[in-house]
Amino acid sequence: MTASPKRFLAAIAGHVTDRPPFWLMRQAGRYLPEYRATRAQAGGFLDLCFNPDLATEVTLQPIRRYGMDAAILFSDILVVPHGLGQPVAFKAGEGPVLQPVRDADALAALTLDRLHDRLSPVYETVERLTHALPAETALIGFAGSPWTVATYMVEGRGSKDHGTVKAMAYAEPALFDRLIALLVEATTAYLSRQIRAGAECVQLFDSWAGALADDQFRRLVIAPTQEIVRRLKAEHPDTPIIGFPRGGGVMLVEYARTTGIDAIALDTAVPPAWAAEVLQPLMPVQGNLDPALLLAGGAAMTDRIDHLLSVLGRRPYVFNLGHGVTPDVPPDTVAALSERIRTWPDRRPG
Ligand code: 1CP
Repeated sequence: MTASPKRFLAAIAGHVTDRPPFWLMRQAGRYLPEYRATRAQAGGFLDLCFNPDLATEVTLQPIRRYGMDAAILFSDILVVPHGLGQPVAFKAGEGPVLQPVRDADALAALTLDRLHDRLSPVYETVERLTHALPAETALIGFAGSPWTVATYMVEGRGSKDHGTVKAMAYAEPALFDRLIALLVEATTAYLSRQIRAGAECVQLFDSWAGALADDQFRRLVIAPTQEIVRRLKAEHPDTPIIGFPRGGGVMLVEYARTTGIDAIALDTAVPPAWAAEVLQPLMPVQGNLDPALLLAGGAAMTDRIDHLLSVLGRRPYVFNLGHGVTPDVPPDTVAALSERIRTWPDRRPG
């Protein structure tokens, strides 16, 4: 197999590249003044996600500044509940607010019928990005995983303990499994359309995977991911899929072995030496610089970047953070990170 000329795609396909490719979760966002300007122009946050001109623009902003090896479509995981007909709003200073789905009637009101119609501006953005990106930059599409999206649909907002949604999963298993099955359908259809529009890789964000006991992790994280991957691979066998089961801990091994994903994204808590020994023989890994190091900067950040590059860079590896860039990060620190990775070949030990 010849390696893709795009460094990111080559690494995800299992090749060791001249230097590891990099991109950053939440690389487009509030830490960039040009994002804040475009966001103000758009009105509401969902208006930004559903405006192909502006969503294309904010996807490109970090690429222009820093030249990441991959761009990630600008959208949000909560466009899927919106596409299913659940009212979703983003309130300033409060984050997402949804009309909670907690019983059979609320679930029955959701429908796949208008999904593509409601999400068509996102597919249009993907299509435009295929023309607008530099030739060496890969385009990543994404969706939230069913469990993580369900936490917002049931809780009605971001939550720390996920008590309501976990109780519903235990107490009303048939109802909850129907919600997960609907999300498997919607997520597969949504990602398939992103791939048809030109996404070269897709990532499944399971940000709240770490909230689950092992039996529930198998039921709500591993099984739905297996099903999404199986269906996507039947249609798009050559499009790689990255899984990000944040906080999965020792369950990461079973997740990597059994879901069918092509690469695994690591959260901040995963020890790089352990990942190199246990996960990298199975598949390429992506991660996992502590996002807080982007606030610290300096030697604390560059030393840890070099550590990750030397421990994980011998096998197929994509440099990233362990979670997203936060709004308070100075843009210059991201420039220093980018420079440190680009110049790695000059410092790499023998
Ligand atoms: O006011 C604003 O500008 C809104 C801030 C914002 C941004 C920039 C939100 C609201 N979403 C996004 C973009 C976004 N979200 C991207 C774009 C691409 C990129 O990475 O550059 C992506 C991939 C996401 C994914 C996302 N949204 C996740 C999964 C990843 C993660 O961070 O764990 C989650 C959990 C969400 C929900 C969400 N959307 C927005 C907020 C504030 C939240 C989190 C709410 C909470 O704390 O629970």
